[in-house]
Amino acid sequence: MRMRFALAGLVAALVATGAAHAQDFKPRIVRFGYGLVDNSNQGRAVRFFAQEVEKATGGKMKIRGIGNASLGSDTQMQQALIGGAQEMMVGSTATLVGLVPEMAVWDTPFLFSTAKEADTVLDGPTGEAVKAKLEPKGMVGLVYWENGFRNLTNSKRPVTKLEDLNDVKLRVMQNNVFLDSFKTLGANAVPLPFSELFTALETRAVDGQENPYNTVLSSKFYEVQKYLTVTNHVYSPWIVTVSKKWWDTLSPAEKKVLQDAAVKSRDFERKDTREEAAQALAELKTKGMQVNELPAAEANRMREKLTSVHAGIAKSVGQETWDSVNAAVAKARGG
Ligand code: TK8
Repeated sequence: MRMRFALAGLVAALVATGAAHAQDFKPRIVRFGYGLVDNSNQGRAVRFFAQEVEKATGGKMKIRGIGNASLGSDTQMQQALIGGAQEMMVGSTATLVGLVPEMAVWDTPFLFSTAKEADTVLDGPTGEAVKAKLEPKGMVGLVYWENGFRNLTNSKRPVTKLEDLNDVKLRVMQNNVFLDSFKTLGANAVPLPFSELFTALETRAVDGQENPYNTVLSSKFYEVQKYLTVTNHVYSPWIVTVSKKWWDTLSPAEKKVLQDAAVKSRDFERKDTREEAAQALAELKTKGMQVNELPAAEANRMREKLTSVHAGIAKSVGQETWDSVNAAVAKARGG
């Protein structure tokens, strides 16, 4: 009898301190889909996340990373999450705009001028507020990862001035901000899912695309793109999401494990991405890409032209989101 009480007391103490027990975790297999190849910053961070979750659950919860868009494009995976056919994914916030219009705010050209600003705003209350809009749509957003500052590549010519874009067929993400931005710059913008991009470049169905250095390298775009122009025209976040249907079946301890591992994976991913980006440009040159910077005057022309898309973004994300994100950026810049 006394023994029983002692045990009960111990259990109560453990529960009170939030310690997790093996019985808090059910054996589960989690399909975690992503669009890039296994050997990419996305793939490495998914594997890091998997290790953290397996460690924390004593191997009960197994994360199966499935890359290469094998489970579908970003938008197809989102539908699978909503329906409960897939548990997790990571992809661009830009591809979520059809579900959560507020996500388009992150696609504002030149919104962030440093990665640090992006971290502060995305991880702060404004980033959280936009992320929270996913839940009523059937997904739970865990954390933002870094995709990174986007740069332009094409197979036609070096882009040294705006007019060089005029007859360039440029793949953009399936989202009106990207479409409007590149139309404004004079390109022939064509929306396409990332999963179809390499083939489209290879067959010259499109002439160019824009993505961070990391992706140009990991997706081997250098094999089919000769010219890279350093534009840093927008900072792109990725977001790690969970099926809400599946999330609702998890115990509090399981949810906590996923949340904690997601935060650790975010820190790992950003560091890894930044380290890779710092080397990637040099590597792309050795792979034969011809790299040029935009002359300052042309970069300014580009920036000025793109301010004309701001009104449209403010309208589609709502004035409140527009204002709060801009205020958060100003604050991040000031501090
Ligand atoms: C990968 C995409 C990619 C994005 C794009 O699934 O589509 O160009 O930059 O990272 O989300």
